[in-house]
Amino acid sequence: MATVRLDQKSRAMVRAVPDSYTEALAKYFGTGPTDITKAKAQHAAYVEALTNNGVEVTILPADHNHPDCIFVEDQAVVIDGHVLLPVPGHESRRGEQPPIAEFLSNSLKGHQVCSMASPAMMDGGDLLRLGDLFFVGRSTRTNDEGIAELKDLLDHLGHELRIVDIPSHTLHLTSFSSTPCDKIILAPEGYLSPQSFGQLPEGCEVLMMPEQEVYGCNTIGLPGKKVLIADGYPNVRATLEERGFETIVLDMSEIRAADGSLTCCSLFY
Ligand code: CIR
Repeated sequence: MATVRLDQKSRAMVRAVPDSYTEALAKYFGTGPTDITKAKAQHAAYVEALTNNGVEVTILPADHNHPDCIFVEDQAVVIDGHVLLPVPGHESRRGEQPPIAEFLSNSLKGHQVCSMASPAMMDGGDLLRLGDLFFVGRSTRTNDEGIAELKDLLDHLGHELRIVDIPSHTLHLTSFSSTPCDKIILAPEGYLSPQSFGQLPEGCEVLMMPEQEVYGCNTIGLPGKKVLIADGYPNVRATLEERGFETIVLDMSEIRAADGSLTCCSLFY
């Protein structure tokens, strides 16, 4: 999940791969998953990597009626313990939310849970956090009304929000960017320029990767300078290792086939 700071990444929720996963939406990186057994194995390796690196992971059962249910990042936004339940941008995905909402309400007792109301819509995959600065993608899944509701929460928490327009050939902001730590944004050439993020706080930078490594720009940074990365993106890997990160490489082929990236499959809370 891209909305917690590094020091807040101790607990995450994921959701098991449904038997219907081959029906998942796919329009950008992939043409649809084809191998359920492989998808389940890759998902299990993902959970193991999080667990082995200090994250306490809860696995919610699969929802076989919702082929995209593993992409939990889109269904809720958790910021400093506050929960915003967006109206997911694709109608077919709206029924994924209730068990996630229930899980978060039970786990974050005493914290505020608010629900977005139509016509506002937003996918959590359009959010990126760099320290205490937030970016939201305006995309086919996230509209201005959704951004306004998010801004209300961030204003309340005292955090700045900046809007990034998402190119039409990609799904979400996190489809092509991530913050492996609280000071670095990884992004690819050809999608946007470093200036698209505006003037960054001192000590922060945008690291631009070659366009062909767009998928590799989605990473999960963990405490201790560790970072989960997708297999097959040598420039991303070398850049992070040169900066002293320990990389943990995962085969994401069947997740990518449904346009999902590393961050999409977990919700830190
Ligand atoms: C979808 O189109 O909604 C899913 N197949 C992929 C969602 C990926 N989620 C994300 O980027 N946060």
